[in-house]
Amino acid sequence: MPDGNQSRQTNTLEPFWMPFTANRQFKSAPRMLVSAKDMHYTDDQGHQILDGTSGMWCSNAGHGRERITEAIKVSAETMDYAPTFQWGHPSAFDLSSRLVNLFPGDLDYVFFGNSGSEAVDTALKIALAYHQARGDAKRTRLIGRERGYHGVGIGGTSVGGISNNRKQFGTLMGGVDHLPHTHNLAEMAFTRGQPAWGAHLADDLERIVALHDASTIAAVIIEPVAGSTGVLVPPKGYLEKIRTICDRHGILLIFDEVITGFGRLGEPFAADYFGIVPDLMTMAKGLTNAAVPMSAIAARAPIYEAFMHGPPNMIELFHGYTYSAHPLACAAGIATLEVFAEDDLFARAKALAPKWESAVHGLKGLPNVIDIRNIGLMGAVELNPRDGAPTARAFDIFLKCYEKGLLVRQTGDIIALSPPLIVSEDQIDEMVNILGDAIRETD
Ligand code: PXG
Repeated sequence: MPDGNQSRQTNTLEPFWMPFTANRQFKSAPRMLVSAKDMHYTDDQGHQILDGTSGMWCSNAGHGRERITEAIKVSAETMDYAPTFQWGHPSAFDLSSRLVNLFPGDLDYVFFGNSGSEAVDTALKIALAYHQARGDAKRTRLIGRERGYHGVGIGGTSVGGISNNRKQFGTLMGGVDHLPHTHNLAEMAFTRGQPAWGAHLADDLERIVALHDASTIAAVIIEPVAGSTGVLVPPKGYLEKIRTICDRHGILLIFDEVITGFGRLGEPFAADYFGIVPDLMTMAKGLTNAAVPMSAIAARAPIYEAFMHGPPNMIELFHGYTYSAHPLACAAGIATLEVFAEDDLFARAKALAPKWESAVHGLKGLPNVIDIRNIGLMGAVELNPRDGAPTARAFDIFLKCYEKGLLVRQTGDIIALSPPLIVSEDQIDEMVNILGDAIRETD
């Protein structure tokens, strides 16, 4: 072992082990963002970059919203931290009340975490503990879906269905099965909005139930619109069928709304958009406009009530985080909800969705474009992979977009878009024009 100090790198980029990043490639040509305001980032070269992805699907109200920044400042000055195990602080209850007013149906209770991954693992644990609390402790199986993304905790990785995110980590949790994904280019390429084909794919849940027996299954978790894997829009009737099958067999349905929550589809939640109330619903990202990390899990009243038995001085759920309902995050969450309401941003997203749809579908016919998908203010362009070099074409397009002043997300051979809900019609055109040029200029 060389002396620790001598082996230290002088390159200041080296020590940060970057998440979900090609570290060596990035550090040889870094892309450094230094400030953000409204629809734009600024990089360390002084270039303005139009934000086509709300950061990473999270800054739904645009960047640097003064009301949110101010609320964070005031909160930090008043009380830096307060525990929420056996203690409370007012903004935790204030945010909870406002959130449950926004949630659909009888999603009347809310639990807090700090990331989407924590929200997912919390929801899975609540589902398991709920069945146990009802005296149905045999229900321990969890069902996810191929191509699903539910964060990076062991629970979320286990129910997740993106192979690269799983294969480095051994056998993961036992007792997990997966529904098939809903993507089928032959049947649905270039569909605008929800595909007409594919509702029958939900019937696979009946096959899984028949295989394992309903009495062993605790919950099904799905993203109502699969985001990370490249915007897979649910076929018409698919989510309704999943809800019906879960109800038939006493299985809880968890919607992972980490991306779809807070206006992405032009409604508060995808649950509202599709008119389906899940039993548990996870959210993060847009909850605080990403200004402070925070996530939440909504639970239907009967789930919470199932725990409220036994001596009242007993802790009902042995779960929580040091930073559950952190004061700074609560302040940011309250201010974010106020910004959404004042600017009527969900309605704005809804009104812009038709413009968005026609703009992204305008890229049809460009070289290598094999599919375009959209819903609300989400969009994706799927490219033919280069022979022997999957993902390389989309990565080159991602870099070209950056050179031309546009931030997009690349996932596999797909470019995903999800602009802040404050985007203007001109900025939508600008995004699509830049992306179109980048696609044309890439072999
Ligand atoms: N569930 C869903 C549906 C998500 O999209 C998580 C859980 C995990 O959240 P955290 O906060 O633990 O990262 C996510 C996160 C992308 C991208 O560009 C997507 C996510 C995160 C980073 C990048 O596709 N989704």
